[in-house]
Amino acid sequence: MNRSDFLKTLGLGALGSLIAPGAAGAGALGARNQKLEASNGALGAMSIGTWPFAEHTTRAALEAMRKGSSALDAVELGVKICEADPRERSVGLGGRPDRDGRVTLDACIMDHLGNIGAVAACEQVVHVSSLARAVMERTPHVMLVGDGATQFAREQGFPLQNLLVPESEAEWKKWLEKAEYKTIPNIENHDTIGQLTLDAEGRLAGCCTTSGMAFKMHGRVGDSPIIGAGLYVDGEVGAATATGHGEEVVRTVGSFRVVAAIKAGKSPQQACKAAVREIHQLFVRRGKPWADTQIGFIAMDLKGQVGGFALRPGFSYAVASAKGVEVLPAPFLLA
Ligand code: SD4
Repeated sequence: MNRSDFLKTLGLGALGSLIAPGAAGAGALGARNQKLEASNGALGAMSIGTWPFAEHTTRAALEAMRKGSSALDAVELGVKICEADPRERSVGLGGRPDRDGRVTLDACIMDHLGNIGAVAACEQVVHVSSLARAVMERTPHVMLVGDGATQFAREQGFPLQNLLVPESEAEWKKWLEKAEYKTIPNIENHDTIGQLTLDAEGRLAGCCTTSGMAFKMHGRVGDSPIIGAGLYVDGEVGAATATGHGEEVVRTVGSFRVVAAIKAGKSPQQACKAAVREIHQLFVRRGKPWADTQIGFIAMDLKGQVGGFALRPGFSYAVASAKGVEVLPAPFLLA
């Protein structure tokens, strides 16, 4: 019995390409590409990203894919722009510190074949997206944290530097006067870049990178480096990424939830909305207040359909495609 007959006897014929993506090779990609062309017309490569700063990062990713970059290379290139910008005080260099004054970064990356890498609570490395990719490609593991992540960065030749900029330090000192930790929707202690790309070959990729909640406890890890929570990519279905109150996104495996809803037949827009609704229902069931919480998802499917939805007003996301680059306000559940 050959492999395909064997899979058929198990009722797993359609799973063949998932079990051994390498074996399916160019044939599967070619078929996906045809599907993409059929459904996505002239749109071709696309990228979407959380918050208005993704206008630049998605444009850069799209341009790179037009020149032949893979979705994975393009998404990394995109988010790195944000990580390197000290004016973006919630990602990479310049990110707000924890309550001890230390800038600790979280990131993860995932491709269409289910390859994953992540780093959490990582200090002194600007491009934690690239470090996450290095974990994915150069280690037998999927996540490194804290000192181990920094040590790996050093070994891999990543430059190490102080990530605390004077503006963030001044805010932290001001915060110390009261030292009161609370989440506030849409103020800038809530900005992560989650970006998704779809290349002309029909390959999806995603990356999520952040300094996390400002003034968090030292060692706190949010949703952003956790595959399934802050990011999920299913190369046969679609991809999603999250921003906002990480504890709630981890609790509900948010991004996986969105992709599962797309797999079940919802559009990316409907899927993001369904996930936000379910998270809100859980707040209600647990009797927890949600007034100070914001959660937002964006998603994209293989047809290049996109969506975004948030718990509260104020969330927006950028979409870059052959139609141009636009920043769209996300619809929301609760005013
Ligand atoms: C976290 N989800 O660390 C991140 C923060 C965030 O927009 O997304 N801000 O919880």
